[in-house]
Amino acid sequence: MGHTSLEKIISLQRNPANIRNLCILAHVDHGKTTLADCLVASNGIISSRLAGKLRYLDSREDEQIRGITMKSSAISLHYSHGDQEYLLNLIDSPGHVDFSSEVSTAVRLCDGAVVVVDAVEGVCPQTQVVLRQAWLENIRPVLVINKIDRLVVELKLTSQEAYTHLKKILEQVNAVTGTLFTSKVLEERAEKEEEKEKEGEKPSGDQVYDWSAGLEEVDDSHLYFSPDQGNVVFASAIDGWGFSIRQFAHIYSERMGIKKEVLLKTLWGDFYLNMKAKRIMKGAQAKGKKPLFVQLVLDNIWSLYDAVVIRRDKEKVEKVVTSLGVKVMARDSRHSDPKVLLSAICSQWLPVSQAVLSMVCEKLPSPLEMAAERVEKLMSVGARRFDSLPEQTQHLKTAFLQCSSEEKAPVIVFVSKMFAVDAKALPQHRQRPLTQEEIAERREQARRRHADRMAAESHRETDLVSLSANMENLTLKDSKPEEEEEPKETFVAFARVYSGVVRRGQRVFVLGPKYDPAQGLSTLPEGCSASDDVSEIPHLSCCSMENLYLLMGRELEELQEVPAGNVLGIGGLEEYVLKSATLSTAPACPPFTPLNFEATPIVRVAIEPKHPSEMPKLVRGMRLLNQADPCAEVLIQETGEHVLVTAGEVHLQRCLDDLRDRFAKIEISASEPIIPFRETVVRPPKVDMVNEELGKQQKVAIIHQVKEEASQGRSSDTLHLDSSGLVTLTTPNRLATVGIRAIPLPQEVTRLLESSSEVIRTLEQVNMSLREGKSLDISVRTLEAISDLKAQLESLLQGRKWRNAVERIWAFGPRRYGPNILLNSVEGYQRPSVWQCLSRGDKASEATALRDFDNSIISGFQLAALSGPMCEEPLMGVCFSVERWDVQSTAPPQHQDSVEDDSTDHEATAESNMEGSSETAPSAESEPQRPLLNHGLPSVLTAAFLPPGRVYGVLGKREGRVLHEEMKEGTDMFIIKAVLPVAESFGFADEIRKRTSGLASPQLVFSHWEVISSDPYWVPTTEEEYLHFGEKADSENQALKYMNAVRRRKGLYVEEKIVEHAEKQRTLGKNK
Ligand SMILES: Nc1nc2c(ncn2[C@@H]2O[C@H](COP(=O)(O)OP(=O)(O)OP(=O)(O)O)[C@@H](O)[C@H]2O)c(=O)[nH]1
Ligand SMILES: [Mg+2]
Repeated sequence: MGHTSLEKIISLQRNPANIRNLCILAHVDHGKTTLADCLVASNGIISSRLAGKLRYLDSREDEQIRGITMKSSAISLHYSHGDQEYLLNLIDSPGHVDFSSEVSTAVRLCDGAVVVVDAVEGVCPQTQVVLRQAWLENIRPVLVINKIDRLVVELKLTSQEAYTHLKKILEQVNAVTGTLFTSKVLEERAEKEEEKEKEGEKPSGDQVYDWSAGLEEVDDSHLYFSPDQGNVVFASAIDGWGFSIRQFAHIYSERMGIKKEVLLKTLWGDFYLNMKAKRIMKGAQAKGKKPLFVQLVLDNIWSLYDAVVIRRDKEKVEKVVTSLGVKVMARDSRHSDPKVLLSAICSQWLPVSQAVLSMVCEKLPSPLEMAAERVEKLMSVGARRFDSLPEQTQHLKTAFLQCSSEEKAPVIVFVSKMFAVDAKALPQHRQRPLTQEEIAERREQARRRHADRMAAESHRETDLVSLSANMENLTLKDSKPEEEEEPKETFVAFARVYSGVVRRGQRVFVLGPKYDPAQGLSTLPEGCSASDDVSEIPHLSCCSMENLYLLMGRELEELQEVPAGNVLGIGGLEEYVLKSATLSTAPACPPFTPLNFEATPIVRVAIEPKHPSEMPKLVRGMRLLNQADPCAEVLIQETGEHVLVTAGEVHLQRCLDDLRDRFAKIEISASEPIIPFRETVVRPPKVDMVNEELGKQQKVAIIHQVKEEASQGRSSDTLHLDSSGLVTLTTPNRLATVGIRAIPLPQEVTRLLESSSEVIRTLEQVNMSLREGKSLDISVRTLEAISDLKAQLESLLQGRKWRNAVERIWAFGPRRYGPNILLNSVEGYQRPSVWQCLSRGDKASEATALRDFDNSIISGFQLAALSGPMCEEPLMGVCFSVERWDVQSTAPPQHQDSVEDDSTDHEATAESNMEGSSETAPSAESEPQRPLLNHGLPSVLTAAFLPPGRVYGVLGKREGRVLHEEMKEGTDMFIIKAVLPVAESFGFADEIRKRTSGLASPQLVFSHWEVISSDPYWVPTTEEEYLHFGEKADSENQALKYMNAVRRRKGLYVEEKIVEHAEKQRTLGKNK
């Protein structure tokens, strides 16, 4: 470690008022790690010459090579501000979209954030995302506008232009914050009113901010970034300088004799200096004067850059150096790279670490100032409302707010991720230099041993020199045995103590995400501790915290205890914690709400070892990888493939590297990315493929064809398809008949169902417990959400066809919460509504009984929705309406015992019915559907510094389309927003980079699903189509291509046309 000793940090850890837990957030490449370097250098951990070049917190090899951060990492810094000493637990986070889950894990442990924005690029998509994440976690942000040097050197703006540009960036950032704020105020106000209405009482008054007033009355000025508020720093991390208005106010109040307070208010804004009157006046813009900020601040920086970097004027540089009173070493001023001299001057004149750290200490909250609102948010378990939690649990809220390190304070710790470290790098296995006392002690021991031996052997005299040489030999030998450790990965938990003192070896409860404190409290004896047996309580286990570490970037330091309010590493939890967990000594503690992940893992590959015998190693490696990455998912498919799901290509690459080099240590091969599809049904087209309207005769033609198919393929006595699209199927034993129709759901409904999957899942849980006769205390907010969903569905499902449909919903699927609906249209069957939890109790008593096999129909639907008929991908946006359901109850004896049998029969029925309805539906006349593949489209953002023609070329080739393009004002940068199919997105980033010589860099995130416009089952049927496409229609059919690729991968039967007369075709080609 550098200048700050471990003891110092340990002593600072005890004073939570002076602790700041903060993370650095930004869009990719805006300079987070470079800024972190400057802050780390201020503690002497790295040399200030290397600050910005070393990127100390990017400790992985691939991070250094690719130049992007992939893991968030923490470091503890010491800073003296005024007469106080502060401990700063700093977390650097990645900015690349693929790693946004790492941002979530960092944000959860912090109280504040430093948001970095590139002065040239301004607010980028990830900037918005991180601001939102900070907002969702209720942490306070401050702003650093970085890379100001680029405005001088690259864009060659004048100081006045730069001022306007900076103002614009601030406006952009504040616009994002404003949107977040407005939506929150409106939401909370609606909620409050609702609660008041329901309960007829006033809401509890201990909220930090009172949102209940109207939007215009709410004071939101503290939320915005403004230099005069002291929450903005202008910086160039690479050149080592940065300042807030405060520093300049300080300088000029001394030099010009203007009051500091006045300067603080006027240095930013439309003020100018009237030289004659020696006064600061308003209205610089109107009068065409230089604003104060330009005159007193930017001009100085501009002239410094001009002298040092642009004109390299030796004399002027000397003048500046003396006037600033900084010392420059001769080798710096002689250096061939002017940047060296520049950063030597700047880092003394306006050290960025000082500007940023002072702002952090002043503006970011300490752990003691945690908002009650945030605590309630963290502690509210799932659907339950905070005040419905057990009393003891609610008491814990004070423990959070007090952040007390007293003996009797309960220990509450949250682990946000697990990270792998080489066992050799752990401090207990590391050979460390001995302290003076240890050396003295060992010397003393050795001397005694030696003296004893001497005395025993003989009384020969030994001179002191050889004696001490001997002793040094002994000390060396002493430390040898510690090295014998086989290289192994161990996991360290990235965690924060919210209350109490964590001690090494202490035992705590591990609370799983589904743990219910009410259940725990009622089962466990009072006053029981984590050392007792808790095996019978679900989602609760005990563990001991073997080791505690101070996180110091690349290194870990051992600690004996850690008081509340600190970020720490915990060793020895790998058996108990998978990715994140809540640890506590109090069984009343609820598990924290799960982390908000912005990215959905979408890229999946199948992985297998090069040598099949190494399968066990691979399995173990994948398990470790799963634990070490907050976002990667590892699963085994039904086909037995080991599948890895990652957030994007870069993330995939990192996971594969990790697997190969660290976790499995074997050669592996990964399949081509598996592209997810969805299947759906759509209305049949009104026009054919050559844009001719489909007339009567042609329809006859279609029906004719399908009839033919049906008579060939299926036994038509059990399957019947009527002209309206209703499919009726009878089981082979002729006891049951089911009639089902598949109807496409309106797009908005599908979207709504998709976005409300959480609500539907909760609804399903509530229904389940109602069915079991338990009642669940559901929060008002959840009920609200459910009835909201119902109302929205009702408003979207309008028209004759959907009359009363919402009430008749039988189930959602697949997995009971997917975007498909099973509808009960059976005449005379009244089943309990899925919305029964809304009609509190009153109807529950008269609950209508379920018919036999009700569940079988549901599971048949779930199965069918999970794997569609085209290529066994999940369905989406399909409504199955059950219109006929006859079961002969007086079954012959041999069938009566076989409920199991029957139910599987039903499932099969339902399934094949659905298959039937979608596959043969083209024949139907009035309400027919046609199955279509859906596929996902990621949205792409491209920032290019050149006319974006080449970007369009690449996009066009990959079937993408541009949604929006914009030229950033004042720069020559384009921002292009486009979508392209996931299937075409692999290698896109590389291709774009190559074709634009690295100037454009895309960021891909999953956007939405879209129907592929071609029909995989299409064959020419009309005369025009025959003319146009030929009998075989062997021109490219995109949907068919995708479908066959999926079928082939899954080992399903692929029907493909074989070229019959190859030669003839070739001659045809030649003749043309
Ligand atoms: N001109 C200029 N370049 C800078 C400045 N700060 C950082 N850079 C450069 O910007 C690039 C990205 O810097 P990083 O610090 O790695 O960016 P980051 O935000 O940590 O990136 P990710 O962690 O990948 O999101 C590097 O090439 C830096 O040298 C600056 O103040 N001025
Ligand atoms: Mg970085």
